[in-house]
Amino acid sequence: MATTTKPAALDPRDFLAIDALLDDDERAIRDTVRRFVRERVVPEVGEWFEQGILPRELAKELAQLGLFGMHLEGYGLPGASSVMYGLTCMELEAGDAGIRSLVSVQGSLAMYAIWRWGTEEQKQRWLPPMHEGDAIGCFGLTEPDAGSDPGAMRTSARRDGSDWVLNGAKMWITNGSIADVAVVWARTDEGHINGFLVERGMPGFEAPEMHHKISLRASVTSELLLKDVRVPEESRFPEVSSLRGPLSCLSEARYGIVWGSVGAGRACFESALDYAKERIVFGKPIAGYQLTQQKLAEMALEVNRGTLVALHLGRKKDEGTLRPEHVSMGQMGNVRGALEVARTARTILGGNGITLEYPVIRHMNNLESVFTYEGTDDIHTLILGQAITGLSAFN
Ligand code: TGC
Ligand code: FAD
Repeated sequence: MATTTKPAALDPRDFLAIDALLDDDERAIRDTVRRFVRERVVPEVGEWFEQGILPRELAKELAQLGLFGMHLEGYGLPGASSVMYGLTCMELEAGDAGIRSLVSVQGSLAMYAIWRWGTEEQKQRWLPPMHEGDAIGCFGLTEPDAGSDPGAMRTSARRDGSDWVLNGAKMWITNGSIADVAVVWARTDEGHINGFLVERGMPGFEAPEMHHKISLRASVTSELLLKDVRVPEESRFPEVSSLRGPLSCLSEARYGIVWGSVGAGRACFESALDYAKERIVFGKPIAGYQLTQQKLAEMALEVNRGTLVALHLGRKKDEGTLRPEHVSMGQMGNVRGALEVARTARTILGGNGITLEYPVIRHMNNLESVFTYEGTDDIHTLILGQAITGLSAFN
């Protein structure tokens, strides 16, 4: 039986006309990053993922677009709005979560930590070259035995004259092996949490790359090994004495994930929609079957809902009313939604859904990392539980 087709009255790629909620500057940065991702990332990222590499020169290209620390002000940084930064994360992750991670860790974790907690000298020394992509940063919080509970960290900082001596190990550190400067969080003899800037090549400091990942393969993930690493007092963040230091940085990076995850989901939805309209099974496009339409409708719902949540949180961040618990709700809901979209998209592609010829399984695998880092889904659930009940389930 022939399928009757009607012209789509609504744009399936912007069903709720969310584009109209953006201003010209926001659309301009979104379109610039989208073009870069389509031209530079999409054609090659499947290969990078397969090989488990991220070309180092990509960092310089992202810097030329002004994306590193784009939402920070002063020190030659662009001072873009939170919504502009969010849209950037969305477009980057529509390419690959590994590219968004590179930008997130550089701008929202390493640069933000220095910008928020560093001394004037530390800011002047590191922020301009990090913005230019001439220096790469990483953020070392997680340890082999302290992930969800960073308060259990064992990395130690012992005062020795005018220096500090660091010992310990960090694990799962994005950008670690390519970083020129590592923000390392450690516990002092007095039990305080302090942040230190550890530079590549310092005696006793190594950053071996971690291999055998089947998620976030187009991203460098490393250990940080510190054996009697001597750093001067000038490399310490003077104002940090508790977990508030590192956790304040996490809020920044989690905000980027709220947007980025929707980008990954959107890419999967668009891939599945294109495929469903062309793939003929039992004599007609699978898009014409009710089961497929239900899948596509639910995917469109998640992508539109996630985009609206991200935009709402972005507007709140720009007006100064965003709270960490809002970000946890955004990350939890949007990452769950994106993972569901990716898994559903994979079914629509049938056997082709498991190959890197299409972006879907790459995003699906990446989203397993996104579901885990910057606080697992469980941790965000418990942060919300605490905010709603006033009772902490952590301790
Ligand atoms: P708790 O007692 O609740 O808090 C300790 C201090 O921190 C303050 N605080 C925050 N400040 C700013 N932003 C936030 N989101 C904050 N959350 C808490 C809090 O007010 C307190 O301040 P003060 O002044 O009283 O000292 O701490 P807790 O030990 O009970 O832990 C709470 C918990 C479990 C929520 C927290 O530890 C947590 O979030 N765990 C998850 C760890 C995590 O997300 N790790 C991420 C590592 S980085 C990463 O994954 C990068 S991936 C990047 C990529 O590649 O894209
Ligand atoms: P665990 O904390 O051991 O958790 C194991 C399981 O227990 C999880 O399911 C968790 O949800 C659950 N759980 C924990 N607490 C509770 C509870 N109270 N109740 C019930 N269940 C609970 N870290 C950095 O510092 N810097 C980085 O740049 C960085 N990049 C990363 C990149 C990748 C690709 C990955 C995978 C991780 C990265 N991480 C980074 C680490 C990441 O933040 C941690 O993996 C994450 O916080 C979880 O810690 P964990 O792996 O030790 O799991």
